[in-house]
Amino acid sequence: MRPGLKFLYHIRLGSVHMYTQALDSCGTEPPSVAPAGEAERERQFQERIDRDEKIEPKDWMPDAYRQTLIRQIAQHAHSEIIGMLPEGNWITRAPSLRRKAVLIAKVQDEGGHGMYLYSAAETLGVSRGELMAQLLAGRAKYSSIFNYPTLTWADIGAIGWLVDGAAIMNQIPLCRCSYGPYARAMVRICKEESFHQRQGYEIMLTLARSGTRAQREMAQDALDRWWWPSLMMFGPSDVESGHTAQSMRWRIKRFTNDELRQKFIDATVPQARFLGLSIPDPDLRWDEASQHYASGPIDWGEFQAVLKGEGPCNRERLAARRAAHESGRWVREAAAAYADKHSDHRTGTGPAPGYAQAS
Ligand code: FAQ
Repeated sequence: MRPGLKFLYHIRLGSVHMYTQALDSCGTEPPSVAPAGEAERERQFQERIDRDEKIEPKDWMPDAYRQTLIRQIAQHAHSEIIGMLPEGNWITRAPSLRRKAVLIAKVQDEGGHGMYLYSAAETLGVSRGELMAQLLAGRAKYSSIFNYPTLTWADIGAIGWLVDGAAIMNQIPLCRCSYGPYARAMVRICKEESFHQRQGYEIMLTLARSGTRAQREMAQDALDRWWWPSLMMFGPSDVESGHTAQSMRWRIKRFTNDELRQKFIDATVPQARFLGLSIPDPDLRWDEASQHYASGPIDWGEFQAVLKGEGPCNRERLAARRAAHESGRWVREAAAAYADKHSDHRTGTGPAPGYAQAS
């Protein structure tokens, strides 16, 4: 085995153990494989889903279910990794040591989320290296929101409040997703996102409620620029969403895109009021009949353009990610060499492991 492959193998085993408790307890035969044909298998699979049983990596699953999960989890993982960039941009310019420490911790958490999610995707039979190659080649999607620039410090507050807020609204139901490894990864991710949202709201509070006039204006300007892209994070409207119906049947998604968007609007409007800021939507009003806020139309043309790579920062984000991947090459190679040496030692054919030998 080539050293690099060996290293990947170690990582995969390590990560698989974290999120696939059922892996070792299953026998060699997938438990849900029925002797009957494909249609019968699918019927039994759907029954398990309807009983709210978790599907585990070694269980039989329809190929389309597997591919849907790989697609969604990979896009989610990429979003976390690319999502480090807009905020990472402000670490050196955070206005105090405390703000800097908090922001570093937050950005590091997002990197960790990406790693859990790549691990969850690996349980479906795709390697992290493969997914990363797709991202770097520009063949993979990640959330549209991360193609917008962070122009002022208030943007860091707006991202935590709105972007992490939208992420939580979308991801809490994913803790009940039918696929076990994804659902379990989401539990910790949601706890951390909740901290992220509070830190963002606290920045907004400081600027908008106890800041100077210029700081209040900066907070309003950030809300003006991030509001509509945050609503787009929930995906196309239900009539345009190609995957929602099937993903709901499989209980990968528990709510539709529009349902989650509405929940987010309902939760966020009062928060904006408390900040003394106005939502940049002239059509926004409380609708007594539905007991929800009614809002104006979303510019889906802008959403589609961002998805096609024409957002303000698409090129910059991919270029930054490619450069980071390249500059991390020596770390991957050193880790692979170390793992290789360690594994030779365990089989009695190499030197004892230790940083002294590795350096
Ligand atoms: N951006 O039929 P649907 C975060 C694509 S994490 C780009 O509705 P689906 C943490 C969609 O993939 C944010 N593409 O699809 C953080 C599909 O493309 P395909 C990410 C989008 O899967 C905070 C096509 O459009 N969260 O923020 C977007 O049923 C702060 C048709 O759409 C997740 O990934 C979009 N906004 O529903 C990090 C959560 N929306 O594959 C750093 C998990 C849709 O056919 C700082 N994902 N598309 O080519 C999901 O819940 C779902 O995948 C949806 C989309 C709801 C995003």
